[in-house]
Amino acid sequence: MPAIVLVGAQWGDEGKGKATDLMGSDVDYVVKFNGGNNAGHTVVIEGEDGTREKYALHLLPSGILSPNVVPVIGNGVVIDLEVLFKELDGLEARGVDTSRLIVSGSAHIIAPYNRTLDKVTERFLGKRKIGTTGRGIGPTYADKMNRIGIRVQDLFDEGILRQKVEAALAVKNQVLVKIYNTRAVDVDLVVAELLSYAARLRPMVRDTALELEKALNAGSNVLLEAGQATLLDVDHGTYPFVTSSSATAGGACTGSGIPPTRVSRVIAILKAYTTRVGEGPFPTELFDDDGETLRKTGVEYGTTTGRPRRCGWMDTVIGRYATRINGVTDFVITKLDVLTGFEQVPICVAYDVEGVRFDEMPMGQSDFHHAKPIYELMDGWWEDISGCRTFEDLPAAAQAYVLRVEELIGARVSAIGVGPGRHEIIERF
Ligand code: 2SA
Ligand code: GDP
Ligand code: MG
Repeated sequence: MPAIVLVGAQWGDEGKGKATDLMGSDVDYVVKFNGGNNAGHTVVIEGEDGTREKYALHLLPSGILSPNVVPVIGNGVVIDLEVLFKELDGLEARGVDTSRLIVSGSAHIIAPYNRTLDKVTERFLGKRKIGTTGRGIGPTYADKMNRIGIRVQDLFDEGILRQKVEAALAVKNQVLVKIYNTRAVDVDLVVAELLSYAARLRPMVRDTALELEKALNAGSNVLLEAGQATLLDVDHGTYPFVTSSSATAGGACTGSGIPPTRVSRVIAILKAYTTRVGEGPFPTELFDDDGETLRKTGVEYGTTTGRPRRCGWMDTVIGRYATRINGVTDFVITKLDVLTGFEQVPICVAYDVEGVRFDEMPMGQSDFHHAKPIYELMDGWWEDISGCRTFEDLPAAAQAYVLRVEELIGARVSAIGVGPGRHEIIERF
C-alpha cells in the first residue's frame, strides 16, 4: 500500500500544513521526516457555525489535528523537548486529543547549548548570516553528522546520556569560551534538564520505521510531510542559504525509514507567487507596491518568528526544478486568491544571466545570484474566487494562469487553494 510524500516546491510557507490537513481523512499516518520547530504551519479550521479556529504548529505534524490520524515524529527530525510539550499542552488545552503521537527513538534532541550556538554563530557571521530561525537546527544536525548528537533513546539511560553530553561539550565548551568568549556550559545542568522530560516522553517512543512498515503492509495510507522546502534543502537548495536537513522527497525516505519503492506519489505544494524568509538569492523578488500588496493580502509573516516574508512573482524555473528533484507526480497550487486584483500577473519562465538565457536552475551559485527573471505577462482578474469550488468556476484569466503554470512546470495541478480555510480548495481530477 502506498506512501505519499508532500513537499514544498519553493522556499517554504507554501501552505503544506493546510494541504496535509486536507488529506487527513484519507490518511492513517502523517510523518514529519525533517527539520524541527523552525517550521511553522498554519491550519485554519472552520466550525459548523462558521467560526474559524487557527492553529500554528511548529514541531508537531499537521496530522495531529485529524482525529483518526496517527502523527509520527520520524528519525530525521530534531526535537526541542520544551517546545514539544508546550505545543502538546497548548493543543490539549484547546480540546485536541494528542494521545496518538509517536516519536522515533532515533530522532535527535536539540540540546540547550545548540540553541545558544545557533544565535551566537549568526551574530558572528554578521553581514554573512543565514537568517536562521534561531532554534538550534543547524548546530543539532551538525552534531548528528559529527556523531556527537543526543538521541531520544539516550534519555532513558542516565549513564549514556551523561557520556554523550560530556563528549559534545568537551569540544563545544572550548569553542564557546575561547572563540565566542561566552561562558562554558555545565554538563550536570544539561543532563538534568534533558532527564526532566524523559518520563513524559517515554510512552510515545517507538521504532517508528518498523511501525510504519507494518502499517503499510496492513494497507494503511502514510503521508510523509516535509518541513521547509526544495530550495531550503541542504543538498538541493540555495546553499548556504538553506536549512540543515533534507527537505526534498529523498529526505522522506531517510528521515522516516520508509524505502523509496514504497512511495507511489509525490505532491509538491506551489504557492501562486513566491516568498522567502531569511537571507539568500531570490530572482523574482519585488521591492515595489506589488510586493507589498502580496505581503499584505497573503499575510506573509513568519509563523515561527513573525518575520515579514520577502515576496515576488511565480518562478516556473523553480517549479520545473522542484518537479525534477522531487519526482513530483502532481502539484497543489495555493493562494491563487491572493493574485486577484492585479492588472497583469507575470510568470517567470527563464532567467537572463549576463546575456545568457537559462531555462533550468543554474548550477553555479553566482549565476543564480545574478539571475534576472524573463517574464511572460498574463491577464489579471478581479472577481472574488474564494467561493469557487470547481476549475470552471474560476474566471477565464485565472484558469489561463493555472494552465500556463502547469505547462511550464511539467506536472499536473491536482488542486488549487482559493482561501486559508480547510474547504477553500478546488480539486481537479
Ligand atoms: P534554520 O533555522 O537553520 O532552519 O534556518 C535556515 C534557513 O531556512 C529558512 N527557514 C524557513 N523558511 C521559511 N519558513 C520557515 N518556517 C517558519 C514559517 C519561518 C518563520 O513557516 O513561517 O516563522 O520565520 C523556515 N524555517 C527555516 C530560514 O529562514 C533560513 O533561511
Ligand atoms: P507551510 O509552512 O507550508 O505549512 O505554510 P504556512 O502555514 O507557514 O503559510 C501558509 C499560509 O497560507 C497559512 O497562513 C495558511 O493558512 C495560508 N493558506 C494556505 N492555503 C491558502 C490559500 O489557498 N489561500 C490563502 N489566502 N491562504 C492560504
Ligand atoms: Mg511555514
